[in-house]
Amino acid sequence: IELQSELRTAIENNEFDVYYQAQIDLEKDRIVGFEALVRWNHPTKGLITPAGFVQVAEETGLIVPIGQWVLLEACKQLKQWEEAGFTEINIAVNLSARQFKDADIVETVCEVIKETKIDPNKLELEITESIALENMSYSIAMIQKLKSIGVKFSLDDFGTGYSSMNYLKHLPVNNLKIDKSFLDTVMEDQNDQKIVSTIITLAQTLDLVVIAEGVESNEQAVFLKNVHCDKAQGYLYSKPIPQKDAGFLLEKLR
Ligand code: G
Ligand code: G
Ligand code: MN
Ligand code: NA
Repeated sequence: IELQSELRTAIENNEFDVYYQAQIDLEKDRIVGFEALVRWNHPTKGLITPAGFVQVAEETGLIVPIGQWVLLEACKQLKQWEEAGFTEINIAVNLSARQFKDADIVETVCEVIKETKIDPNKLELEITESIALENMSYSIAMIQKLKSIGVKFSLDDFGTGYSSMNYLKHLPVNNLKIDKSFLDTVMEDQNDQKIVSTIITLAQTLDLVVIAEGVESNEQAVFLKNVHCDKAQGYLYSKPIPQKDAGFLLEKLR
C-alpha cells in the first residue's frame, strides 16, 4: 500500500526514467535499435528496476499512465536520434497486459506518433506470449489495428509460455524475441542449440524477424550468426543505459 501511494506521487513528481538497451543486426554488426526499459528514481531508495514495481503498477492500473509516459518519452528520443542522423534506429516499447487490453491504446499510440512526428515504422510494440494468448481474437484484431497505422509488433519472451507454432501462424506480429532462458544454456546444451535454430528457421519461414535476448558471450553471438538469427540484444553489446549514454554509444559508432 505504501508502494502504491509512492507510485502515485512518482508519476506526479516525474521520478521515472527510460533506459535503453541496444539491439544489434548480426549480419551488419551494427546497432539498429534500442529497447526502452523503465526505471524508477526513488527519492530515498535510489534506482528501482521494473521487478520492484511493475507488478503493483499493473495491479493498480498505474501501469497505464506510466506506460504512456514511457511511450511518449521513447518516441521523443527516437525523433531526436533520427534528427541527429541516426536514421536506421528503431525503438521498442513494452506494453503491459493492462495497456494492451485497453482499447484506448490505439488512440494513445496515434496521438504520440502525431505529437512526436516519428515514422511509425520505427516503433515496435512488445507484448509477451502470455498477453497475446489470453484472448487470441482480441489480440489479432488489436495488432492489426495498430499495424494499420504503421507500427510493428514483437512477441516478447518467446519460449516461456506455450510457444506453439500454430498460434504464431495466426498472430500478425513482425518480430519474435527468443527468451534469454534459452541463451543461458545454449552453449552447454546441444538440444537447446537445436531448439533455438529450429525456432529461428520456423519463425523466418513465417516471415518473422528473430531477435535473441540475453546474449552475454562472443560464443553465443557466433552461434547465433551461424544459425542466421537476425538480431541480438544483451550484455555482450550493452546493458540498459541512460538516454545520454545511448546517445554516446551511437556517436562512437557513427
Ligand atoms: O529493465 P529490466 O531489464 O529489469 O526489465 C524487467 C522487465 O520489466 C522486463 O520483462 C520488461 O519487459 C519489463 N519492462 C521494462 N520496462 C517496461 C515498461 O515500460 N512497461 C512494461 N509494461 N514493462 C516494462
Ligand atoms: O522485456 P524483457 O523481459 O525482455 O526485458 C529485458 C530484461 O532482460 C531486462 O530486465 C534486462 O535488464 C535484462 N537483460 C537484458 N540483457 C540481458 C543479458 O544479457 N543478461 C541478463 N542476465 N539480463 C539481461
Ligand atoms: Mn521486452
Ligand atoms: Na524478454
